Amino acid sequence: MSEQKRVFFGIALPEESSQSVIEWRAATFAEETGRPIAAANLHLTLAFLGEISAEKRRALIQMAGKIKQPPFTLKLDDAGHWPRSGVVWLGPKQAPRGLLQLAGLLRSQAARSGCYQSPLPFHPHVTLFRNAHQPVALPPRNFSWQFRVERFALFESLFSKGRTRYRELASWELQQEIL
Ligand code: 2AM
Repeated sequence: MSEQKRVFFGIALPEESSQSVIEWRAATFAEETGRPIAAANLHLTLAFLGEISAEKRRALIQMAGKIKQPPFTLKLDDAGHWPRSGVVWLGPKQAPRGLLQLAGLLRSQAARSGCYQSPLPFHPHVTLFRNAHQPVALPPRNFSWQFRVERFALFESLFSKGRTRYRELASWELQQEIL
């Protein structure tokens, strides 16, 4: 049987934004909030695929390559806490149409390929802390990071020596259509 890995489509935060987010996080949240995610791992998941076969992965890579849509601006200006999953997150107050369109396409391609997709609405977020199961004091919404999203990627999640690392398997540029 071929090897299976946990994979997902996502958007990595630009390095400058990641650095600024982790500095703000350190100054804003108590140390006991939870396990902070490393700057290099900050990302927004577009479609989670889980463990899929190499064959399914190839098919999804081919389908993702057919997506044609222009870049969009993403503004992270909201934060929240999901105590059950233990996640403290950053996200957009209002998700841009381009983001919803891209995630919608990837999620429907994944569902059509037989990957389980939650029927719950897509809630775009960047996880800041995990294991945050106690009440968390959320900061006033006076922060904002804004950047252009010009590419998305397929990542695999690797766990070794107690650390999670994401490796990019393939990536695609979002392109303005030339008329
Ligand atoms: P999270 O940050 O909210 O935990 C890699 O694990 C990425 O896939 C993370 O962004 C994680 O979201 C997301 N993820 C993990 N399991 C998932 C699931 N069952 N459904 C949707 N997203 C999931």
